[in-house]
Amino acid sequence: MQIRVIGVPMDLGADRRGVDIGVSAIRYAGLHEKLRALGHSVKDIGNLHVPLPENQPAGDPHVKYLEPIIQVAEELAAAVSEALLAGDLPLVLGGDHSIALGSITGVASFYNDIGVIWIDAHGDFNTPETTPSGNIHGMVLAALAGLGHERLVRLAGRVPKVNPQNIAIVGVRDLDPGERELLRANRIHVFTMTDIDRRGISAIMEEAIAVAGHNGRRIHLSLDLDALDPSEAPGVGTPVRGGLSYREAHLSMELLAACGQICSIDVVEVNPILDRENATASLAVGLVLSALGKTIL
Ligand code: Z70
Ligand code: MN
Ligand code: MN
Ligand code: MN
Repeated sequence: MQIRVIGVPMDLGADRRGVDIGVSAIRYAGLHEKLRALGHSVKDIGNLHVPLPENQPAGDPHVKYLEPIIQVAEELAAAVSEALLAGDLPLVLGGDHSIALGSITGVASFYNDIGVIWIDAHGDFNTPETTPSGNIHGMVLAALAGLGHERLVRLAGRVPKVNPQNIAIVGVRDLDPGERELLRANRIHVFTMTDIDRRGISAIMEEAIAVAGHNGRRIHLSLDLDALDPSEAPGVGTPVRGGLSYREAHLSMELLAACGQICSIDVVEVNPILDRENATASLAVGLVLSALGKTIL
């Protein structure tokens, strides 16, 4: 397969600084040579231009940096749909999770009906009314499902980008009160850490794949490294105890690879400033390899 790497050093969607350099940390962890060793060809288009928060007013405190985030999302959507048109698999490196707005918009403009598997400690299902922070990385999945700020929801015209019933969120253990209500009211398939503890990651991922990939539809994987336990992934902006183990995360990726329906991937929220010897970026690379076909035997 030809993988097209797209870097998005986005640092406007979250409060904690440092995820912009996650893009470089993932490259330095050997992404390209390891993908090539696995038999893929790799083309890296480099990084999109992302404005600095130092040069931007945050604007509305309920949706901070809305304008520059939309501007980058439009550019990223075009880059992603261009990759798909060329027959490549877009691998989008973040940056904070607000970049999924652009990547999934790009995928949705290429495939009519997509599924999304969102692996995250958080729901990212706030709206400007429910957000406790005003950070867009915590609102992006709701916006893609058609809820929230008009400008986010209407990006590129098509509303919603993803049918809410085609979304599976996996690894959740930290929801805000209003966000929780929205997830329930919209009957989003949320697989919490409790579900994983009780039923095992294998059964949960099979169900998540069935939700997102029903009828053979293509699945976009959005992987927030904070889904992993902080003992494995210390280098993330918002660590939350009680996350996926190393093996649970790898098995999840292996099951996604085996389903054969993954069309595009985001890897987000790696924060090298908070990391130990690039452990989180290295883990991210290992997980991408598993999602793209690496097996033990
Ligand atoms: C919180 C908010 C969040 C990622 C943190 C946190 C959201 N729910 N998302 N880290 N990836 O501010 O909306
Ligand atoms: Mn207010
Ligand atoms: Mn997230
Ligand atoms: Mn998260």
